[in-house]
Amino acid sequence: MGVSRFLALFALVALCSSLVEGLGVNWGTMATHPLPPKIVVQLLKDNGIKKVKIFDADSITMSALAGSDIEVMVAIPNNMLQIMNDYDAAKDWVKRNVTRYHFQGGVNIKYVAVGNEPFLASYNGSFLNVTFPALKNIQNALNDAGVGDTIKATVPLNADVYNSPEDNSVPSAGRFRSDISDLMTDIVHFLNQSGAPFTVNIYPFLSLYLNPNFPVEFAFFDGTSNPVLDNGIQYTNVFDANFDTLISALKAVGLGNLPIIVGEVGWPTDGDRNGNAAYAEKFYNGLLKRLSVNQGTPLRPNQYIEVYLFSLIDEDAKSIAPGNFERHWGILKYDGQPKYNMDLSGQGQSIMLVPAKDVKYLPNKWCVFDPNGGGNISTVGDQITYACTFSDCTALGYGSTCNGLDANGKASYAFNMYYQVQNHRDLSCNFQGLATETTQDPSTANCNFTIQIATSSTSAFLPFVPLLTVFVSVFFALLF
Ligand SMILES: *[C@@H]1O[C@H](CO)[C@@H](O)[C@H](O)[C@H]1NC(C)=O
Ligand SMILES: *[C@@H]1O[C@H](CO)[C@@H](O)[C@H](O)[C@H]1NC(C)=O
Ligand SMILES: *[C@@H]1O[C@H](CO)[C@@H](O)[C@H](O)[C@H]1NC(C)=O
Ligand SMILES: *[C@@H]1O[C@H](CO)[C@@H](O)[C@H](O)[C@H]1NC(C)=O
Ligand SMILES: *[C@@H]1O[C@H](CO)[C@@H](O)[C@H](O)[C@H]1NC(C)=O
Ligand SMILES: CC(=O)N[C@H]1CO[C@H](CO)[C@@H](O)[C@@H]1O
Repeated sequence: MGVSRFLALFALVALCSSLVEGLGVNWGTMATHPLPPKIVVQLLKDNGIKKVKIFDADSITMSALAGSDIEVMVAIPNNMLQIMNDYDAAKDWVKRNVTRYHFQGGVNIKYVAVGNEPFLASYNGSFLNVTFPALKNIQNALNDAGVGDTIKATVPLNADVYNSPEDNSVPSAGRFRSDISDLMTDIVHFLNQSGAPFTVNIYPFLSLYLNPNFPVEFAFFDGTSNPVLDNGIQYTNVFDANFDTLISALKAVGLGNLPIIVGEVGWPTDGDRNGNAAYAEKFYNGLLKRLSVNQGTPLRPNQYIEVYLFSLIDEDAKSIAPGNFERHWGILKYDGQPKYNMDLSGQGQSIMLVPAKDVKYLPNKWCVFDPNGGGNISTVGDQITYACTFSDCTALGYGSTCNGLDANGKASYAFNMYYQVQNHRDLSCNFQGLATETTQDPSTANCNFTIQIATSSTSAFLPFVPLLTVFVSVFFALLF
């Protein structure tokens, strides 16, 4: 092949480099200052993202999606599952949150998520009895409304609904968790009957986080010198191993071919020593490459896998009960700015996502610790605890981006986070004489002192659920 033909071919390939087929993202809104839905929808379009999974069916979000042709998975939150056990309530929900948009609203709804990881062991079985009846009612209501052929109800489940025995932890030994195996069997048979996929959330980061002995390289896709051997198959990463454990669990109940969607997969960038931009970039780079060539997994090779990245944007009001990293899952920062290189075509090019456009910020003012402001220095710890109870200080923890600040810097960071959450409201930068406003950016090379997004609403309300007091005291006892 001549050089010019080669170049022409190269140019053609570059031109065709489009998004990984069918790639989706999770769009969560548990933020003190969520980006306006219109800006988010434009962001999705600018990046060629055609599928989105949301955690409710909020009408402002739905209106922003109308006419975009983006495929949507709407959701029923766990706390509404009980209500959906009543068929009339389910019919009403479908009418108000699905068919309305489907027939008149121009929103391309594809799935209804019934609950979100309702069988997590940490929920102590609270949703065990209500999830399956809700699933059946919602699918039946979709069928009754005449949209059941195109819109399917599914239950996004955490990967802890299946496992393999500890003494033989290979994917082929995968089974549904013993305490819920009958329930899971019923659910998957129902999914098969209705033509719906199984939706599973897979988190290699959590494997690493929860198990200090977990081999780091097994969390990524770059190979390992120590693969898991299973009936002649070599597993070199936990994503494949986890996905195939599910396939084995499905096989064991006679449904080895049930379609599977990965409802969430991703890597956080802060709040833990393994949650950082370098690892996130490495993880997504490996994942997107595989998805782009439809590599599949050893038990389902050469197949397209429908995947929703978790998540689109950081959420500073998420519960940190699972860990400080919870607020840093975004492939974009709170304001829609990229964090690291990411090539959604899966070709590993050194490019970044297209940032959010037309984002309005509060004025360039920060709040910092002022030792000469007349306040009582020995109360600074209490003031920090207060600031961090009502804002996000997770970047200060061990292994996080702002952990390297000195004690004064940490106080400034906490005060600024509170001041930003409060929209620079009067007296929100006082802390009994220990803080002062400044127009000089206190950010350091590693630690970003943010300026929040200007919200359109004038009521500076506080959607913040105060963190568990116990957690806050423990956290800050560690800092000081
Ligand atoms: C469903 O629609 C109703 C009415 O529009 C709305 O109040 C409710 O929040 C929606 N449900 C969810 C889960 O978003
Ligand atoms: C589950 O049980 C544990 C231990 O009894 C308790 O600490 C926790 O708060 C419970 N969680 C929920 C969601 O009820
Ligand atoms: C679920 O149902 C079982 C059997 O009827 C019952 O023993 C259990 O208490 C119920 N669980 C909840 C959380 O309601
Ligand atoms: C400063 O605060 C400490 C701790 O609350 C208190 O014991 C002390 O009396 C205060 N000092 C002044 C000058 O108010
Ligand atoms: C901090 O974040 C903002 C918003 O994303 C960005 O514009 C700025 O460059 C960052 N500053 C530093 C020092 O990283
Ligand atoms: C994998 C599997 O068993 N799929 C079944 C799902 O249900 C349909 C009937 O609705 C069967 O034809 C499939 O074989």
